[in-house]
Amino acid sequence: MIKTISSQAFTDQRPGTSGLRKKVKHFQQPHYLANFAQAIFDTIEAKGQTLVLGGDGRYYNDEAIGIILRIAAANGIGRVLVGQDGLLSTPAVSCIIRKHKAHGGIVLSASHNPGGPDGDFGIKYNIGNGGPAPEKITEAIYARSQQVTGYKIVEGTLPDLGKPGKSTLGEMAIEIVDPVSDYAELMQQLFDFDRLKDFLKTCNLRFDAMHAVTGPYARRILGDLLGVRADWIMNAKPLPDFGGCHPDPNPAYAEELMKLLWQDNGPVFGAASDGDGDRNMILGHRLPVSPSDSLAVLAANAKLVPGYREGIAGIARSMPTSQAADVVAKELHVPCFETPTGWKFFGNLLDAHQVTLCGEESYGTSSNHVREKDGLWAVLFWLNLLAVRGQPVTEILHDHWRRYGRHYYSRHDYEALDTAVANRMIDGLRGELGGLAGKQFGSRNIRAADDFTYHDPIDGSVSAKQGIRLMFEDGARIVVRLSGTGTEGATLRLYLESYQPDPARQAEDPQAALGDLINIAEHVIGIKRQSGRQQPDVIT
Ligand code: VG1
Ligand code: CO
Repeated sequence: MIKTISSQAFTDQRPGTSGLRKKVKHFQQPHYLANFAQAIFDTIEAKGQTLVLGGDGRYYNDEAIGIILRIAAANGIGRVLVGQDGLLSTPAVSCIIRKHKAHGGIVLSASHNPGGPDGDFGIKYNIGNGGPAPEKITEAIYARSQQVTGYKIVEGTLPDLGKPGKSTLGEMAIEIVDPVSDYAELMQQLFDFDRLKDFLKTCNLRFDAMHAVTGPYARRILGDLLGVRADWIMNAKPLPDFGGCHPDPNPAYAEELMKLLWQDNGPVFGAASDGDGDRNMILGHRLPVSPSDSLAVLAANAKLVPGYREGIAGIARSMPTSQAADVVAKELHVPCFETPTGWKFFGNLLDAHQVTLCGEESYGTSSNHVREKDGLWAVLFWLNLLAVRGQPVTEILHDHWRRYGRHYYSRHDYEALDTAVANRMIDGLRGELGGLAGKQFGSRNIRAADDFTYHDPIDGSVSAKQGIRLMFEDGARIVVRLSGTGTEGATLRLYLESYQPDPARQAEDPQAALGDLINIAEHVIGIKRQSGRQQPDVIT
């Protein structure tokens, strides 16, 4: 029954910020996905154990599930829980791993990257705490992938992914499970559904699933359980190519939703989620909430929500995320940790109960209820706050700024740059770091400049070269790093942050408020000068 197929090792299977991501066509090369799956099974020691498997429904999802099931069966995996229709959002995978005490899980997604035959595909391994595998494991999988010259498969009939129920493949048990129910149950434990139901009767809102995996979750939770009108849950059917759109919930890509929220008398609450359902964008009427602010607002108001009534143990944010959360943490007398970009760095802190809430500037927020970022969770959290405070998003945010100060924030992405040019830019800047401290630019003084190194306080592991920071005496920051999720050339991300404690000066447009920092960044780093680009591809 078990067949061994020989292949050649691939040298380019090093996982990035969040798993291995490549063009679909790259994944479709003979043996490419199979080799990587074999490398995972060789590394994780899961014989006889339970794994969770599902994806965001993008093109190649079902085929990939078939390949992985065959290899899992041949490698002695005991049981696999697969989401019906091959669907599982990233937070749902995390929830199911934890609830069913699985050994781990495999998520098939390239998240916010476009899908379809010419789009992107991805695969990520999550460990038993439900979170992304830490670097130690992703590096071991990568090392193994370079030696894999064959893989084992079980032939035989695969189950129909559309039909819930139990079957076997070789000696391995397969269970096709409802993708939503465990997750929905968890949400009901954290939020006040009765109150929400009442509140939502009078709240004009829109949720945009962006043709991606959150659709079925939103339909069940917002629609069936909370009574939100079906036509207010937009683009709720997952499509293999996300309707040709970019499933990235930010003001640049969620155009349709933005238009609605900018109408006179338009909805007072808007939200969107990404390809695999772990990101969230929150909008008030004519006001996008910066993800960094969102984390700070949730932290400041956590006690108003049932799941966090006891208060929070601490907050963690990725290094490029603004320091808005730090201000709240200080006031709450809880620690605030700064980690490298990517959710995998939060797992240790959450497991050690050092933090309750985590967030990234890239529209990612979550808590200790799972070990992934969680889009719909953030939406429900915000709605629960609106219900309890009886104020719209705009007022809550303005109140927050008045009390804690406003952190103007923006990210400028330069996509698909020539890799050599991008590396030269970063290396060049790295070389100049020693001389930058103390330099004056207009009214701003650089206090310190470095390349961020993270020392994990729990397991002592060290992650170097996590992004270059220029820190100014007034608290402003310029951060620059290369993306680890892109699939074309190099993507350079420039992060800008400036603190404004004066309530009279908190109503500026962020690009204007950050204007002088944008100029300093160009002066010091020279992105436009060196890349020949006139402007960023995406501004969020
Ligand atoms: C980006 C974001 C990062 C996020 C990662 C995965 O990584 O910046 O904050 O954790 O995507 O998100 P990078 O290396 O491209 O900057 V998801 O929703 O795409 O899994
Ligand atoms: Co995502």
